[in-house]
Amino acid sequence: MVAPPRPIRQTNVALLVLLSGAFVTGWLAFGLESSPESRAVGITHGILGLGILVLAPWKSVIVRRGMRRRRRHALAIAFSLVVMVTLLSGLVHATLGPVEVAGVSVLAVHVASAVAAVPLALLHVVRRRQRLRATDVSRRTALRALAVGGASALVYGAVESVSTGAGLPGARRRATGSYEVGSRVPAAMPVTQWFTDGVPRVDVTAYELLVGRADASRLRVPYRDLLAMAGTTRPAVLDCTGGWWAGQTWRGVPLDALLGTPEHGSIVVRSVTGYTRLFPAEDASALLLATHVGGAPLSPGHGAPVRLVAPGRRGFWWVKWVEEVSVDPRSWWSQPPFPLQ
Ligand code: HEM
Ligand code: HEM
Ligand SMILES: Nc1nc2c(c(=O)[nH]1)N[C@H]1C(S)=C(S)[C@@H](COP(=O)(O)O)O[C@H]1N2
Ligand SMILES: [Mo]
Repeated sequence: MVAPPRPIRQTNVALLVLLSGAFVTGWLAFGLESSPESRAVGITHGILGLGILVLAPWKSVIVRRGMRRRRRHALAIAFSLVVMVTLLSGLVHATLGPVEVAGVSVLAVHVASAVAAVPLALLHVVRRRQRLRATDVSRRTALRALAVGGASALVYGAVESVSTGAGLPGARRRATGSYEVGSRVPAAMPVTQWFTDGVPRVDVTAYELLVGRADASRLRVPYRDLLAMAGTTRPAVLDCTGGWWAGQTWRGVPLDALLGTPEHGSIVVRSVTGYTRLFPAEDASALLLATHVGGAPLSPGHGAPVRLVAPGRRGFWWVKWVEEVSVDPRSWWSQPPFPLQ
């Protein structure tokens, strides 16, 4: 087979780098709480994603050539559409705000289409291998890559300037890309589950928290005893990967009051629905098992009778309807980075 000309190879390889980079930084942005690092990750993500748009004029030449030369295009066209949906939904979220399309957040559309793009990208690339040659690695190539990076950064800057200049909601998003919804008004804060969980009804009169200490002792603490211990008040921001955040004042029991500060392993927090997260043992005093938000008991949607408040962590760590807190021999990093439930 004759190798395609160099500009074609280089454009396609650049697209591969941009796509993979955007995919990885997207998940990183999903995991990080607001910080200078998360801002840098978010900006890098935007620049990589917009780089695909920058290369579109060059890619369109390749597409026309491919359409002439090849016979079956259905997958390549599906791939193009999915990438366009990913780009458009990312841009809409970053500029117009937490828009919903038929009850689904535009950010959820963004992530879903990015995930759907993976198998299509693999099929596309495997059938159209681009083998780099020695002549592809040159000063000229490096300069071209720099030019693409610079142009992408300019496009990113332009989007941000237009956002700010036109007073679009995007100018008010947090470093994580999330928008403020319902701060200090718990009833106005969205009720969200990570993936497949649903809101259970927990009978408070029969409820007992299972506490497993480092010395292997286990106790059951009824709700009224937790209420009696719930004297610690903390402000904390809940930032959901669905694209919204809210600051509330939470009241409850710090985990070290129940568990001490374990010296080894981790702390497992599990809900009545089985939703589970492991935390570093040294976080015991920072984690709060909340009974109240904004001065009132938690609603069922927000985690009644007790839910975890994990300051400095994204929403998916804030386990609702907690049934058990225990010291665990596993290390916290042995779990998948995101819940699977
Ligand atoms: C290859 C796939 C992807 C592409 C091409 C892409 C592209 C983009 C683009 C162009 C933006 C708008 C950037 C801006 O103007 O500020 C964006 C925003 C965003 N993307 Fe992606 N993305 C991809 C995958 C993902 C994945 C897998 C996730 C999460 C799991 C993700 C999460 C986000 C978030 C949270 C934002 C909002 C960031 C902000 O507002 O600053 N993306 N993406
Ligand atoms: C944003 C990502 C991409 C999109 C939307 C896209 C889309 C397309 C489309 C619609 C075609 C023409 C139809 C066809 O060949 O069946 C095409 C051709 C082609 N694509 Fe992509 N592509 C992307 C990335 C890549 C990557 C990462 C590679 C390889 C590393 C690649 C390699 C090729 C090659 C070699 C052709 C030309 C085939 C020929 O001339 O026979 N593409 N692409
Ligand atoms: N048991 C359980 N807890 C959970 C979840 C879940 O699906 N199951 N979702 C988490 C996610 S992704 C977020 S953003 C917050 C949302 O809390 P809220 O519904 O009180 O706003 O709960 C977290 N706690
Ligand atoms: Mo979330």
